[in-house]
Formats: sequence, structure tokens, C-alpha cells
Amino acid sequence: MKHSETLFEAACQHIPGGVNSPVRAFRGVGGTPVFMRRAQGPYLYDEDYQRYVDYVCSWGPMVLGHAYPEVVEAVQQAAAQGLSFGAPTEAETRMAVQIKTHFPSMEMLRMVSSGTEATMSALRLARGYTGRNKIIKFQGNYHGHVDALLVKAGSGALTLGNPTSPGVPEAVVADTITLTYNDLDGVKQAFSEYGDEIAAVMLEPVAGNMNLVPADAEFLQGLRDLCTNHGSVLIFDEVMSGFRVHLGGAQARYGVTPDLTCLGKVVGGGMPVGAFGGRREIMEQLSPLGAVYQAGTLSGNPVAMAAGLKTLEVLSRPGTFERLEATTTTLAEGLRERAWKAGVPVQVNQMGSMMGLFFTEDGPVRTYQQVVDSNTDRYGRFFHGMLESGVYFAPAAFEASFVSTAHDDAVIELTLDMAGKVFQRLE
Ligand code: KE4
Repeated sequence: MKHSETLFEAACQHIPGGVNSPVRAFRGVGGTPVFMRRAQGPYLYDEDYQRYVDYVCSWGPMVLGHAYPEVVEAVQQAAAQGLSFGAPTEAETRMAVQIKTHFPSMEMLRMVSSGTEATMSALRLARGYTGRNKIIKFQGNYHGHVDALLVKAGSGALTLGNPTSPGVPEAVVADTITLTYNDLDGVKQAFSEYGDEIAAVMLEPVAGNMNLVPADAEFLQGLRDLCTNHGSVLIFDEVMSGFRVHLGGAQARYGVTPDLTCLGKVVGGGMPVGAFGGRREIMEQLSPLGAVYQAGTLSGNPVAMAAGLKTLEVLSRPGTFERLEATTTTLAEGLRERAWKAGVPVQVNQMGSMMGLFFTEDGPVRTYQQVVDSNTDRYGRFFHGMLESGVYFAPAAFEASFVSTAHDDAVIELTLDMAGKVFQRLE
């Protein structure tokens, strides 16, 4: 029996579904999750020492590839000075400054330990600042497992068929208005009905949790105008898109400025880090300055800051992001070409170092409906065909793919060769 199967059986005795996060359970594609033992550059290595080219990149964070030497060294050096102090450190200020150089809209910011904490905190802050309760989110967007936002959510919630989770009291989601992504008329309608009751609009400005679906430019600008006109807080959840679609996130790419931004993933370089920030007058409502409470034992943890700071420093080096985007374009175009050549209709979305592969003729894919109507069973067969070929895509059709700076031309070429063969025999 492959080592992973043995390990999975043991894990299932102690951990629900054998995993500490549902989307890792392969429920969306079938089969046994592969247990990894180590990773290096663009590669993962499982417990049977099988090597895989990795396009999950830990769901985004590993933008420099795995075990990047300068990052590992920075973590080792920081750890040797102590793991956590529960007191302010200079590194947290350096991190704030570093983030602000890429996200100038984040006039003030606070570090937390996950993307969920970032969005949960931003939501509470927007409600506290406006004194309003209603919020608008979009079907297929996932903002972490925040009670008020686990309504028609994407990612694992969508993959596992529970977009709206049990355990969330009706009262908690009574003020959550869920609308259709990229449908500005629907948002205008909601504002005409509830305008001055709406505390915030939160969205993924480039959606990555119904696989990759970029927002239309006029959609984002329309949201910006509506929030400005009604005194509502526009919150960009850039936990995934930040540093991935652009060094300054979707807000830099589209030129639309939110009032608050949430970050995660890349900002921690693989360590548990999230951040939220934005307009000074809003952020100053936070305790201890203001009355909106928010806190965290390990927020701004010095070892995590070391990983994040070094990751952002390396990623910001001239030409690095441009090369990363070009590599991703080669992958995206190569997959599209080989699929159609094999008679397999696919649509491929790409932005920066993120890519979305959909098995459908109906394109370009820009709506939630198109995503759920795509052939997810065929995606599952593609996933397993590639896995057997030593290439690890997301084990779920509603997840985006990620490329790292460690994915060189040879690795992309290998991936495309394998994909060509898999498409040829794909049912
Ligand atoms: P975390 O709490 O998982 O760090 O971040 C939540 C979150 C918030 N906002 C966006 C846009 C996100 O994509 C996420 C987390 N993304 C998923 C992947 N689709 C994390 C993977 C997982 O759940 O295991």
C-alpha cells in the first residue's frame, strides 16, 4: 500500500477527514490525499519519495518556490533570537512599511495570523466605523471561514457542496447580502434598496476561489463609485490576489482603490501571516486608539515577519515579477493549445502568476454560473492523469493554480509535455 494511504488511514482516526483543511482531502477529485514529506523549489516530494511539479504552492504562499534559501536562512536567524515575545518588535514596523510600498492605500495596517483573521477583522472594523450592519459579498467568493461570510462561499465550501455552512446562526447572516460576481446592476439594485444601511462591500477583486475569474474593470469601478456615494467601506480581499496578480495586487492592476485591503498567503512566505489595513481614519477606530476591538497572541510574530519580509524583498527585485508572469503565460497558453489540439475544449484564465483551467467550451469564463456549469468530473480526471505523471495541480476544480519563480522553462516544458499526453487520452 502506498505510504500515503497508510498515513491517511491513521490521520482519519484523529483528524476530521484526515486533514486540517478540507480542500486537502481530495473530495473534489476522488482518491487518497498525497502526504508530502518535503519540498524544494518547484517540487513536492511525497512519503514514497515521488516527485511532483507543484502548482498549488500551498494555495498561493510559495511564490519563490519551496525552501527558498534566503527565506529559510532568515527564518533560522530569527528563530535563534526567540520565537515570540508578545511585545512590539522593529520587524513589524519594517513589515508595515514594506507592505505599504506595494499597497499605498493601506495608510495604516495590522498584522494577524491568517487570511480569515484579516477579513473577519476588516469586516468588524467596517461595521464599527460606519455604525451599520449590512454587508455585500459575492457568490463564489471565499473570505476564510468567517461566520458572516460563509454564505454561498467558494473554495472548499463550494467544492464540498456546503457553500452556506451549518452552525452559522440565521441572525449572523441576516445582514449578509450575497450578489452575483461581475453583475454591477445587481449591486446597484441592492444599494437602491439598502444604501445607507450597508457597512461594506467585500470581494475578491480577482476571484481565485471559484477557480480564477477576474473582475470586469467596470465592475470594480462601479463598486468604488457606489461605496463612495453611500458612505460604505469597499474592502478588497487580496489574500490570494495580493503579490500574485501584481506586486500591488488587483488594486494596482485595475487602478481602483479600496478603503480597506486584506492580505495573507504570500505576505507570510509560508508562515502564518495575514494583514488588513487601509484609510487612516478607519484604522484609527481600532483598539487601543478606538473602540473596535481586535487582537492576536501571535500577530506580527518575529519569525513569521522574517519569512514574509525576505519573501517580499526577493519578489520585489527588478524583473522578478515580470519573469514570473511570463512563465505563467507560457504555461496557460501551452495548456490551452495542447487541449484544443487533442480535441478537449478548455478555457484558461490567467493574471500575473495565477491561472485557471476550466473544462468548458463556454468562454471566456467570467461568471460563477459558467464555473459551476463547467465539467468538473473531467477536471478530476485531468488532475489524476497529471498526478500520475508527476504534476500536482489543485485537487479541486474550484481552485486556481499558482506558479513560482522556481518554475523555470524546463519545468514548464515538462508540464506541457505531460499535459499533452493526458489531454490526448482524456475522457
Ligand atoms: P486563510 O484563513 O486560509 O489563511 O485565508 C482565508 C482566505 C481569505 N480570502 C481569500 C481570497 C482566500 O483565498 C483565503 C484562503 N484560500 C484557500 C484556498 N482557496 C485556502 C486553502 C484552504 O482553505 O486550505
